[in-house]
Amino acid sequence: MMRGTGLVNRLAMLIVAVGAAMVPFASLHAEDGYDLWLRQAPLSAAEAQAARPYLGRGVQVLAAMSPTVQLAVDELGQAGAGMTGLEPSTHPALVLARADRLESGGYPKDPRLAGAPPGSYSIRAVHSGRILITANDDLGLLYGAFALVRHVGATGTVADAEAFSAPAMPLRMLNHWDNPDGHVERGYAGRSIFDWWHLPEKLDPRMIDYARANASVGINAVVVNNVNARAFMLESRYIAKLKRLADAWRPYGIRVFLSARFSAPKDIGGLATADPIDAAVAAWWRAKADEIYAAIPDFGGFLVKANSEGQPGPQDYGRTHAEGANMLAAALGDRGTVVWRAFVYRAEDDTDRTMQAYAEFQPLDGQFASNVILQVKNGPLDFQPREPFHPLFGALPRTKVMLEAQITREYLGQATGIVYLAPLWKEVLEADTGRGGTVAQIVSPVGMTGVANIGADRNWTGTHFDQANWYAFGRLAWDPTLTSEQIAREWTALTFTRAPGPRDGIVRMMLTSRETLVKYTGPLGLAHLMATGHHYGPGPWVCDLERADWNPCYYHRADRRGIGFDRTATGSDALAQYAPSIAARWSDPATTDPRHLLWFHHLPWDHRMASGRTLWEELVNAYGWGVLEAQARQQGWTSLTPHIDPERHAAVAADLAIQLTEARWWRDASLSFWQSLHGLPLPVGAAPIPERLEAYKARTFPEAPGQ
Ligand code: BDP
Repeated sequence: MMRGTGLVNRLAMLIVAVGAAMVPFASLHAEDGYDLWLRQAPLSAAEAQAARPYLGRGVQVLAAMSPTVQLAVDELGQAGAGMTGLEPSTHPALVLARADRLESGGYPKDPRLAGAPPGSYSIRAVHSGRILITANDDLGLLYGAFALVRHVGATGTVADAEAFSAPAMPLRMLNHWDNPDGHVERGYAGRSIFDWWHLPEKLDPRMIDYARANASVGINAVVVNNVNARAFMLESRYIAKLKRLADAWRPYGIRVFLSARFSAPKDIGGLATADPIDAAVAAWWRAKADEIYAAIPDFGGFLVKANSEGQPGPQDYGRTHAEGANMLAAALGDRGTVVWRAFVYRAEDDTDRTMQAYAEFQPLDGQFASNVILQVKNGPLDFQPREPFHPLFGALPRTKVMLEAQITREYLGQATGIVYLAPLWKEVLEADTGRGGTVAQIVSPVGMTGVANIGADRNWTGTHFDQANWYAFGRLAWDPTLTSEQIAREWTALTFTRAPGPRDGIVRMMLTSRETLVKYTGPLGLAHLMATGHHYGPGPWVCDLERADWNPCYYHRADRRGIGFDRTATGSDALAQYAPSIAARWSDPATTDPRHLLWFHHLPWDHRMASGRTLWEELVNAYGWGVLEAQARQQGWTSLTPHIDPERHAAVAADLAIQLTEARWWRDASLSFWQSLHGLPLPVGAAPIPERLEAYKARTFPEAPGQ
């Protein structure tokens, strides 16, 4: 295959394809990314005139002036000032109305709002050119205001703004893996945004900007601390700090949750045990919950990582996960929720790690209290660039189940380059479990949570394009039927430009980006090939870690003859955890989704693929395309120079340069290692590997971030 610059040029054109004649529609000034998708770029003069009556502080309000309604008015006011740059209209034509107050203004009811879930809103054009935002609750008015501003920002006009929108999922949550000392586990955007040390007296104004950004995409719950939790965050002094945040975020509709360390009664409570059936332990948690609710009446509840990766839990006392979760659920009562994580695997258990969560939790179906939610990662392993959906989805019909996604890119390049994650989440949301629906259908009655990628960096997420992942997470939790492309187009228009050529070019760069990363890090269903600890860069050769299932060699099982993990009946039989229809399809390599081939099958290097290539040739080809696409994306971005403000353009260009270096490194190191096992030559035309395997193995990064 030709691997020259001509090909990269053509790929770049395909990926970006910005019309050569396009000129920027507005003058570009340097931007640092702090304003996210809420930057409210100026409209053209004609657009501004047309939008003026609908944006601005002078809206008609048919609702009691609560702090949340005030925010909705402020949001429209700010958009008016920022986007139109004009004095507010003396004849405002926008009405914000609670459904129960509509008739007092002489406006018709919207029947779609009857019985709609909290936060729903409708935007309607009514008589004399007015636009009416209606909701059953104040938060719906705020969401409706954000939606209208988003529509104008993305399209330049209020035309076609009419919409009825109801959140698909009640819980739309961020999990911060932030430690109280400011370090963020798996964080690549600087230190934590939470300044616990100076709370409660000092509230960083950024806490308000953060809440506003979340509310603008419908996020309504935040777990403020790491699942690997410190017990002292349950002490009274921290409850005072948390109260300050909860008070600040309440008008934005955000409820706070705490990660709770299961051994807290021992760690900070002076008890000799944390056994969940011990009456003193239950009483301690009950008193703790009462103390929290006295300060924070709408406290969301506890998130718990128990008996996993060294965390304490009910099994330390011979009790089940259900007994542990239910004890905490009783302490909260109907005031709140226990979110219990299903990410559990044991050191002493040598069954296929991807099977352990199912084995642990499926038999407990029906045993959890009604205010317990089981939080299940998208795949059965651990946030890899690609995994099949978790077999627990659909297997717990009598349990509340919520989806856990990772927004921070621990295993997907951390904060370099462009990797847009909506396609990954859509893949799992749309997966048919074969047991009563898609993953989206199963989790929608409960919710979705995302491990945040937010830090104290000026642009919040380390790279500008990672803002899109925060945005897309919120949008999908609100409406999982949105396409990755719709979300990318909206975000790009709001964040960079709504000029159609450059906008669509950026959208194409985003849509293919996760697949590019999969190609250069682990194609055809390979997973968990990263280096140890920090998880940065390739480490397929690693095979000497204390626990078998921490080693990449455990997952790829490559040797002289072949590669892949046999999870069929002849191997671990993980397939038996899926619905029979799916297990049957995936048990044969010929009918397995090719993207999961080596996840489920161990195959010889000369296995003939559908393409006619051998497995080895196919792998080389995939890695090669990953590198080419990274190169093409970099070139595509260069062609966008005239359309993007210089500061952000330069930052993204640097990110893409790093990504290309990393793509080459992953490809070269991985191929070099596979070759060391089987000794096969590279297929004709494949780029040579510049260094010896030993050189790749010798690279170490003890200082890599996020550990
Ligand atoms: C793993 C991360 C680790 C987390 C763990 C979890 O490497 O830092 O604590 O997930 O989800 O992927 O608990």
